[in-house]
Amino acid sequence: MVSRRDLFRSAGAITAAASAAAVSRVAMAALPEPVLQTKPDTMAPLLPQTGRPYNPVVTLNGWTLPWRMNQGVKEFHLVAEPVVRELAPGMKAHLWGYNGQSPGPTIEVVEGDRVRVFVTNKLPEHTSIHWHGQRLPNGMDGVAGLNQKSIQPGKTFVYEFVARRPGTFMYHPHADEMTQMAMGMMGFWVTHPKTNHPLIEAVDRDFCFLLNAFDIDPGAATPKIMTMTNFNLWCWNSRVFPGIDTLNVRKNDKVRIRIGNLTMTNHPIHLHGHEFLVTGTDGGPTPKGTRWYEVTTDVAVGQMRQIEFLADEEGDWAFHCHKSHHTMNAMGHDVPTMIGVDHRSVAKKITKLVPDYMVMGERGMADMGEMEMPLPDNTLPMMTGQGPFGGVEMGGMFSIVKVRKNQKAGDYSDPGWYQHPKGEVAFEWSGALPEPARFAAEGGQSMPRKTPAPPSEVNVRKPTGHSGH
Ligand SMILES: [Cu+2]
Repeated sequence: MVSRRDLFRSAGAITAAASAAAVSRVAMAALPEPVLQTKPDTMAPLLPQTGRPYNPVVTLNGWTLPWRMNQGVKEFHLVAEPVVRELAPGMKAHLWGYNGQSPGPTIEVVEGDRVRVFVTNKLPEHTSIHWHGQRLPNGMDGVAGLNQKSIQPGKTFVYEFVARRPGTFMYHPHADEMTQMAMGMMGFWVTHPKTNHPLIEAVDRDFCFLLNAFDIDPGAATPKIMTMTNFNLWCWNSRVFPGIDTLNVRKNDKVRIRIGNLTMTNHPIHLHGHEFLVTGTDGGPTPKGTRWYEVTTDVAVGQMRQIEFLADEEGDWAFHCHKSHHTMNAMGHDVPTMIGVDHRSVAKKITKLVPDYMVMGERGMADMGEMEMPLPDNTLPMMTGQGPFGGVEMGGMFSIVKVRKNQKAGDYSDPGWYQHPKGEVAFEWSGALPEPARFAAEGGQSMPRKTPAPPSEVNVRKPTGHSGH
């Protein structure tokens, strides 16, 4: 007898759509009821109550899909549908996703599990799902037209295979991908090892998220699907800073972070304050002899990377993509460089014609952090976020790993800002500033000349045309 408790259990605030009645034989033969999520918050890990045990992951600003066991098969139900996703407080995007959110819920199974996924299509066009990285029968691989018929609107398809190898995977459509992935259709998949694995260590915290990107004009809500490279919202799990939750851990926790890239470009992901090992890729756990410590790992398009480190330094450590344009929100693009251009008088004249005109970036772009210019509705400032010392001037792919001595095991709540020990914060020098000696004594050269050079003269002639090239 399968009870409702076996169907859907969650440690978080997941809305279970199941009825309270015990499930009859008739219902067992039917589809598992889809579970929907309406919030963009990071949900507590979903502890497995049925099937083989494992240590669950935490999906950043996401959640794990509950399942039911049906005669030894783990059954999930994904619903492809239009969703409204808050990218950060102040901006909601009209995306496509699964079960109420983009990305869809994380699917967690154990190596050797037989998995059955029902996929219902509530989109206005056909779709399919490809199980990125999995070993499976060819007809379950999800490429519409090649491996299966596409799933028409209103129809439900069934995928079934054994999760053969442990690791970090993704799922996404393989039908009109350009549209459907640009609209946010994707999800994470983790297959846990069934026994102690020589290359997979037990960790205290196991986070996962997808890198994704959208091109949404300021004031609009729907992504432009034809965009190839010039995206303006660089997301982790369809969230941008300051909408991305922090990764909160206890000092000396072993931490694993799994990252998958479904954008159109690579992202060098950088962690402050600690060194990590890349312990896994799309192909599974990396052999130990291939691992080395680093603080940035590039995640190329379509790739997955699994990083691990010992969180043994207390503090609030920045964790972000190292492409600086990817830590900016929409307004940071297509703005001419104005550094060094003093155009106060010009600006005054333009203001007479265009009342809300603001010159961007004449002293650098930091002025934009304060953003005095009024923004269109449903638009995020290009860089924002208030830290304990002022504006953080970030957007996009940026978050913080918070390491605390007194964070409890299993507690993922935000401990607030780090209280720095006395004397451990960079401070302003208030003494005298000596002149740099070599400027005066050595002619401004780091490798000084032996004899003084004769004065040189440069003749500049303004080019008059290009006909001589
Ligand atoms: Cu990036």
